[in-house]
Amino acid sequence: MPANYLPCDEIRDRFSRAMSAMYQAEVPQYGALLDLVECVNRQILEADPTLAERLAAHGELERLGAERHGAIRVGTAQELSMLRRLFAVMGMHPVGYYDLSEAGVPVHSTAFRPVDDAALARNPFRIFTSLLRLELIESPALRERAAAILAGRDIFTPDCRRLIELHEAQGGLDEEQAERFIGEALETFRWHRDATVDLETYQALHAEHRLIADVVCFRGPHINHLTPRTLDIDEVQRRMPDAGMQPKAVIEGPPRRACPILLRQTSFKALEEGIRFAGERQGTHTARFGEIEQRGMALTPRGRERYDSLLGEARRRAAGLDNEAHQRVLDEVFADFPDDEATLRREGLAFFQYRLTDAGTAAVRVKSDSSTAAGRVEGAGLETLIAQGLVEALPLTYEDFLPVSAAGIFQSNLGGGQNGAYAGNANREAFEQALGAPVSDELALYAERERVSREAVLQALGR
Ligand code: OOG
Ligand code: NI
Repeated sequence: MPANYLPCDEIRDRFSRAMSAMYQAEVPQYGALLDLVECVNRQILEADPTLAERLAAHGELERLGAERHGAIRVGTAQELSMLRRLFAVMGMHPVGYYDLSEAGVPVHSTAFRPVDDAALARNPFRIFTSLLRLELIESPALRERAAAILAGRDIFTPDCRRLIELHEAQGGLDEEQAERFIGEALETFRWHRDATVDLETYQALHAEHRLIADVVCFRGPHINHLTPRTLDIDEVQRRMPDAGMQPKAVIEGPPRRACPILLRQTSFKALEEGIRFAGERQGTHTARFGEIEQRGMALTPRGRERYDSLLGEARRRAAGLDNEAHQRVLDEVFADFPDDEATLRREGLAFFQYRLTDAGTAAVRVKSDSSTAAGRVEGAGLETLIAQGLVEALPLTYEDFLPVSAAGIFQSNLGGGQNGAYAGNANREAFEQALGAPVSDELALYAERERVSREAVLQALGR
């Protein structure tokens, strides 16, 4: 890449900050949420220097304040595939397939995010992106009406399209082009108070599903939330009401753990906002909310299977309970799930990244100086090397989403519970066709990062 092109990690970092500034201006409560999360994070780090040290060692401390994810929903294959090209400019690629039809929401989704270690460490900004599935709408008339409305909009500015093409043609963007790209790309995610339809059309689509109205009736796929990462989600949930936010009923995901796993999430309820509809009659729309997340370690397929089955059991037992009781049930059900790093690793439940300790680095140096000194590490497997203090294992942070939790977030903001009519409609192939590319398998990405790190330490130590 020519030296004058801005690294895509830098473009993503600037874009995520610009997006956050825009959303703070659009939804002041999001600013209040950021303040609350920052305050709780600061207090946790002050009270727990060991945690601060551990996060610093994992390179997690620097990215903490910048870390957030957002979500959008689009209406057509053309919109989704253009978004793929837009996000590629920022080093964000589609990872994972999420079927939300199971949860009564007529969409399927992926997450655009950076994938390699350095990019994740720099800024792991992710956008959960859902594609509306018009084919799941039962009424042919409504389906056609929605498709016709969607066909009449372009969610990208002409300059945004040109800069994406320029990026693809020349393999990068220089400073001035990148800045223009950030400004133009931001337009796609902006809120529009003006609907593209009249109130009657809005209401007809809304009656089928609120999400359909949200996707179809506006000029663009407004960012519907941005989510900072907290170190103590229980504390933020507790403090939300005093900060003027109404939290959703329960925190989604696993319970609080000594070794946090996967992802815990909660949100404040969507705001009702005034909308200017075409024609005389005016109304409101409820779409935008605030969310917080606490991330833990990525689980292997085996760990994930255990998690899914325990979560299923806990949800059956906790249905209808308030958050405190819900968390108590989760605690009980997850009691048998190991909660120390060594066991999680030995039992193959979580992914880890291996690296040399200072002693390990010293051993490598001695080894290259004299072949006899290397005898100490010859023949030792990874476990022995860890026991000898030459190698350390750090859990990999979960960078993705959880379909059951996502469904809970969707439902708390879109109302309505289960809509059995959409269920059982996973169709990854159709999604990838619309996207114009395959989505990466998130579990394979973690496994690969683990493998590369394992081989690097073994090779360095001459194994
Ligand atoms: C996306 C909801 C899912 C998450 O964090 O799981 C989500 C949406 O409401 O569009 O953001
Ligand atoms: Ni979210």
